[in-house]
Amino acid sequence: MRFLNGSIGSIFKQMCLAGCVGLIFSSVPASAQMATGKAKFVGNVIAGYVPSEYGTYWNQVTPENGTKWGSVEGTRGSMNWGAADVAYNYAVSKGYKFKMHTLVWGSQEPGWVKNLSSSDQRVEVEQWIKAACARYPKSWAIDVVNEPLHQVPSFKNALGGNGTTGWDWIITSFHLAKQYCPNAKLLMNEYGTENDPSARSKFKAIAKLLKDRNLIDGIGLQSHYFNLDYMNASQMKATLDDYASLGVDIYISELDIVNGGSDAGQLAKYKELFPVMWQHSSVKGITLWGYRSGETWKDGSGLYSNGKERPALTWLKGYVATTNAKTK
Ligand code: 9MR
Repeated sequence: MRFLNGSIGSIFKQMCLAGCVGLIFSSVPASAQMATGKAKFVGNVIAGYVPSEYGTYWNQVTPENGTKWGSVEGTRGSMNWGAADVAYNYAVSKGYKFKMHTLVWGSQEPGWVKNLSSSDQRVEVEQWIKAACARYPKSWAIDVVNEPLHQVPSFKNALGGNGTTGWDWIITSFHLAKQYCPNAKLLMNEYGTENDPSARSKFKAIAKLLKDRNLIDGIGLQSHYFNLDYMNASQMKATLDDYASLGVDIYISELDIVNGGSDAGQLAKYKELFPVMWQHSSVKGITLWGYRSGETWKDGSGLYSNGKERPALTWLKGYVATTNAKTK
C-alpha cells in the first residue's frame, strides 16, 4: 500500500478499513474485455460517445441509433454521420467487430420518405445503402432488415412489395446490401420471437427464403427484457435449438434484463439465461443493449450504476472470462 502515502492515503485507510481490498477488486473493471480470447464476443451499444470504461468490458460495437437511416438523413440529401463515426472509428481503432444497425426498418426511416413516389423511394433507399456501405467498409456485419414482422417500411412496395414469395421487399433489401457491402455478414434482426412459436416460424420462413438465395449469414434475436424476464433456461434452449435448424449463425443482438428491477432479480435471470446462450454452438456472439444505468433505453436494465458494477455485471464478466463458449 505504498501508493497510499500522505493525507489522502490516511483518509482512504480510515474510510475503508476492512472492506478496502474487496472494494478495490470488485469495483475497478478488469483491464481486458470480458470475452478477450474467447470464441464469441460480448458487445454493447455506443450512443453519442464512448464511455471511459467501455473497453474494459465489451469487444463488439453496435451504434445504438447512429446508423439508422432516420438518424443519418433526417433531412433529405443532408447526411449526419456524427454518432456513427464515433462508434465506427472507436471499434476499428480497437479491432472490435462493428455492426451497422440498420439499413431497412419501418420504425426509423426518415419522415420525408413516405411522401415520395415509389420510383423516388427506390432511388433514395439504394443511395442510402450505398452511402452507408461506402462510409463504413470495415463493418463486420449489418442488420440489413430490422423487425420485418413488426415494422414494415413505408417504401416496401418500392422494393418489390410482397411479390411472389410474400417477402420480396426483404429479398431486394438483401440483394442491395450484398451489392454494396460485399464484405459484411448480412443479418436479419427481430424481437418478440423468443417465446412465441408462431412468430418464430414466420421469421424462420423469411430466413429460409434468404438462405435459399445465398443472401443471409445470420439472424439476430434481440432478446429484450419483455421476453427474457419471463423465460426460463429450457425455453431459451428450445428457442435456440429451433433456430439452429436453419443452419445460419445466431446472434443475441440486443440483450437486456430487468426482472423486477432489483439487483438480485437481474442477477438471477442473467445466471439462468446467459449460460444457455454462451453454451449454444449456433450462437456466435452476444450484444447487450446498453449497460450504464440512466443511459439505457429501458430503465432498470442497466448493469453499471454511478461508476459501480451491479451484481449481474460482476457475475457476467467473471462467467465469460472463465468459461469457454461452446462452438460445436
Ligand atoms: O435504444 C434505442 C432508442 O434510443 C431509440 O429511441 C429507439 C428508436 O430508434 O431505438 C432503440 O433501439 C431499438 C433498436 O434499434 C431496435 N430494437 C428495439 C430497440 C429498443 O427499442
